[in-house]
Amino acid sequence: MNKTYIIGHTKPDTDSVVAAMALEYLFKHEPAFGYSKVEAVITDPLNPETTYLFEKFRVTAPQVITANDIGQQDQVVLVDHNEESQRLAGLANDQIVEIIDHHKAHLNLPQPIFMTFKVWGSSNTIIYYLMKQNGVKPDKTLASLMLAAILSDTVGYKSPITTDKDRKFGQALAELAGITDIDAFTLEIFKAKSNISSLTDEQVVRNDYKVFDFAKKVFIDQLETVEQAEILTQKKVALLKAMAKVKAEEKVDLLFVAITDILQVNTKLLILGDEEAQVAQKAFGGQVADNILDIGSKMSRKKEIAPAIEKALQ
Ligand SMILES: [Mn+2]
Repeated sequence: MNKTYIIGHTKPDTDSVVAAMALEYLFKHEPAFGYSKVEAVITDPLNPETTYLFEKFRVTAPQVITANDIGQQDQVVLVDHNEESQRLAGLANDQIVEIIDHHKAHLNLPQPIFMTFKVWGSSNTIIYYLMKQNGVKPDKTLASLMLAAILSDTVGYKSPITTDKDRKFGQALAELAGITDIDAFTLEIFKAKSNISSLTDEQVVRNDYKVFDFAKKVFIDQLETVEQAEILTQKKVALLKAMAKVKAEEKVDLLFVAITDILQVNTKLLILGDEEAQVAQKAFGGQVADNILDIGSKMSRKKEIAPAIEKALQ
């Protein structure tokens, strides 16, 4: 029988992994979606935050697959991403039958498909909305994970990408999960997010980066942490060294590492050289001191940091 794989983006975060599992649950509980045999899968192993959450709630991670595991008759539902550069490598275009996402659409598929795009803070907010519409209630464990995914993607509702829907459905999920202290739960997730002890300096620079094609090629890595001060005092020199190496390897014109304190809501940019310093000062104001520029409460790369740098380069 044909199988339908549900899969998030490469290097999956909590939202991506849990969204695939939540969709599997929804499709299994509501036959009207028309998928008879569904399985949530992932492209790469779990990050430290998701690993922590799965241990806490005693959940087994979905299987890691490659494109070779997908049979020719099988079909694929994408969740939490759409563009080709973020998909499982080698995935055939014509096997994609549905996409549920909250990112900018960048698609050119040969066939018509189902699409649900909402500009909400997390893919799990969209999936909870679909569950509500279909009268499907997540069990306690899944509700806990979906809430965690929303809190992770919206940085505890502090990111400017947060919408009323994220807060409202997050609250409904908290009730289903029996989680009353959201602040404590958020802090737990933040601490798991901050745990970079297993990463090398170079892996930190490459942990969560995007390359933008502005007037110049700009690499921006972001580290969301509850230990900003410790990182800047203890790891600054090593990170600057790793940044120089990655800049040469990636052949980018400018490279920034944004270290965001997710409790205080403050971002400090690590500044590698004179060119980065000039662009950053033009983009955000202020003065670079000891390779650091404080850009205040800006914390969204997508909405605040990248657009300011793009404008400064024009
Ligand atoms: Mn997401």
